[in-house]
This record gives sequence, C-alpha cells and structure tokens, in this order.
Amino acid sequence: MNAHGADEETVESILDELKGRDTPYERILSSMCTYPHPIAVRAHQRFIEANLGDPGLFAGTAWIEREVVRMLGLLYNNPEAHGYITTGGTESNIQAIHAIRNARGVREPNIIVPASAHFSFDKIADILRVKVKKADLDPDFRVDISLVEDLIDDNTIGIVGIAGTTEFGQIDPIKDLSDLALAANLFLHVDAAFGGFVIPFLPEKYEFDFALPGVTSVAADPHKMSFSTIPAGGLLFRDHSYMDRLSVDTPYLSVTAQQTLSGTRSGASVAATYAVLRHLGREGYERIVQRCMELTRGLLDRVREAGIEPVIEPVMNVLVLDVPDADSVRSKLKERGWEASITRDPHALRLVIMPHLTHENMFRFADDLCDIMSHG
Ligand code: 0PR
Repeated sequence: MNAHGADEETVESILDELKGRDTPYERILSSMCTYPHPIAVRAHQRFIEANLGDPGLFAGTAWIEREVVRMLGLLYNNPEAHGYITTGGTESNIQAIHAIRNARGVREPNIIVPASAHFSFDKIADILRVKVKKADLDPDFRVDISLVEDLIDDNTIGIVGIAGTTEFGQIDPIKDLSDLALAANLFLHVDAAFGGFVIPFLPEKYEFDFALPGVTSVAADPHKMSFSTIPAGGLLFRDHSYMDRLSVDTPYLSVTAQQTLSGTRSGASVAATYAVLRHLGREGYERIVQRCMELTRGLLDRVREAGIEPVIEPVMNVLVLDVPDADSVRSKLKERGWEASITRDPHALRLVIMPHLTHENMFRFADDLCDIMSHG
C-alpha cells in the first residue's frame, strides 16, 4: 500500500479501466448470473453497511431476511420453512448437509448425490468429512433412482436431488427420491440453486419442492435467475429444528446464537432480493422465464437448420449442443468474442440462455456458431 493515498479521480479511473477488461454479459452464454435488476441495485446500495451477522443492530434488515425466507417458503410450498440467505448455492449445499450430519450423528456418514451434482458436493466431502457417493444418470441425464437405492447403506444419512442441473438444466425425479427418502428414513436435500427461479414459472409443472413430504431442505439462488445482486443464495429447511442443529453460542453479540456459516454477512444483497421479489412478483418471473425459453428454442431452431442437434431437448434455459470437438468450437467462439461452456460427459457445447441475452445477439451467436461448424 502507498504511504500517501491517491485522489478519488485517479482511483476511479483505474477502476474504470479494469472494469473495461471484464466481459460484458451480452457476450456471455456460460454463466448462471446476470445483470441485477435496477431496483435490486438501488436496494443493495441503500443497505450497503448492514451486517446480518449481528442482526440485533439491524432490526429492519433482519426483518427483511425473515420476510424473504417467508416468501421463498411460500414459493416452495412450505409456509413453515426456516432458513437464511447464504452467499450462494455452495454455502446452501454445505449448510444443508452440515445440518443433516449434525442431526444424525453417524460415525462415518455418507450421502448419495447424482453424478450430475455441482462440484460444491466435492467441497462438502472435504470440509464436512461426509463421504459423497455418486449415482449414475439415466439416458436423459436424470439420476437413476434404482442406482441411488443400491448405494444406500447403514451409514447413509441423506440423498440429494437436483432440480436444474448445472450442465444440462435437467430435473431429477424428485418425487421418486422423496418416496425413497421416506421409505429409508433419510433426509432429502434438493439443489434448486439454478432451477428454483425457473421451474415454478414454467408452463409445465414439475414436483420438486416441500409439497413432496420427503423433501427436507431446498437451495435456490436469488443471484442466479432472480435478478438479485451477488451474493444471494437461499437455504430453506422444512422446519426450525434443522437450523437449531447449526447453532453456536454468540455471548457478546446482540443475539445469543448464530446458525450461519459466515459471521459478518451482507444485508445489502438480502435487501436487493426482497426488492426484486416484491417488484417482479410471480407474473414478472413468468415473463422472464418465458422469454428465456423462447430465446432457447429460437436458438435451437436456428442451429438445427444447420444440422446441429441438442444432447437433450432443453427442459429449461440451458442448451447443450452435440458438436464434434466441443473444446475447439468453444475456443473459436471465444476468438469471435463469445463465452460458451462445455459439458463433461458427453463432451458437448453448453449454453446458458440468461435474461441478458437478446434475440439480436442470439442470432449473431447462431450465425457465428453455424459458420464455425461449416468453415472452422
Ligand atoms: N448448485 C447448482 C445446481 C449450481 O448450478 C451451482 C452453480 C451451485 C450449486 C453453486 O452455486 P454458487 O456458485 O452460487 O455457490 N452453478 C454455476 C456453475 O458452477 C455457477 C456459475 C455462475 C458459474 C456464473 C460460472 C459463472 O460465470 O457452473
């Protein structure tokens, strides 16, 4: 650090220059994040100093968090849901399994997750010392329920289903997982980090939330498809007993106990989440999801004309295209200014069609992709 501070103008011009190096979202088809809604940005700014780590000092912000949890509970069919706003899907998944592990107290516990599970479950294995067993998928990239059943043993404490897989946007058979969890007396965590703000707003109906009696926790991220600011993840438990399992004493704070992973934590993104949920309402989200799905199908129609097929028909706004040598297609797209992604198995081109994309840049992207495919 310099002995003397730089003037504000100098610092801001450095920041502007650096910001200019970031890729604008309009060119990004590999991210599950997007520009936050303007009302979320203003709310974030308004609550910028609020620290929910000491909620007694921020009574208004703490009320907002309880209200967001209540709103999410209603969205996921459980007015009794308890939870908090995390930093994202990773923290939600960690804390869900943490609570389950503490509740069960098994000596060498294991959980069963789909092979499609997000890499946050690898972090869970490392941090929580819970063995993570991976069940293979069926031909449609949903977890194979009979393989989950086969993996259950005396040390299994819970199973995980994904409602909106990271790579394919597929929805696991959560109803079957719920039945299995009830029959085997296991916890069932649903990772809807991405799908949580897509699935309820699709015209097709999928069972994935607390309406299924076996579901014990749900992760759903406001900083992905709900237009909130980063960091905002939602973690909901079926009732308060799970949060109690995460409790530590905090004798010198304004409250006597804390259940969160972070100590000091942002009230700003919680206020942003509240603002955007209140402002958009279900109708607003239905419009956004409908538009993303139209863009997804429009892009698919266009590339199909050029003979490119999807690996699965898109269930949500994630499109995986069967292209030979996906890595080289990805880098050629990058040369033309587009950020795309890939899937592991099969090796294919993965596109996430987020609200920041427009019909116009979708068509430009499709032209570039088709051109690369025919001319290299
Ligand atoms: N669960 C699922 C199903 C996810 O898709 C993700 C992240 C997580 C959990 C973890 O969420 P956090 O990253 O909020 O902790 N899915 C994306 C991914 O890892 C996140 C992402 C977002 C990646 C923007 C890249 C990017 O530019 O692919």
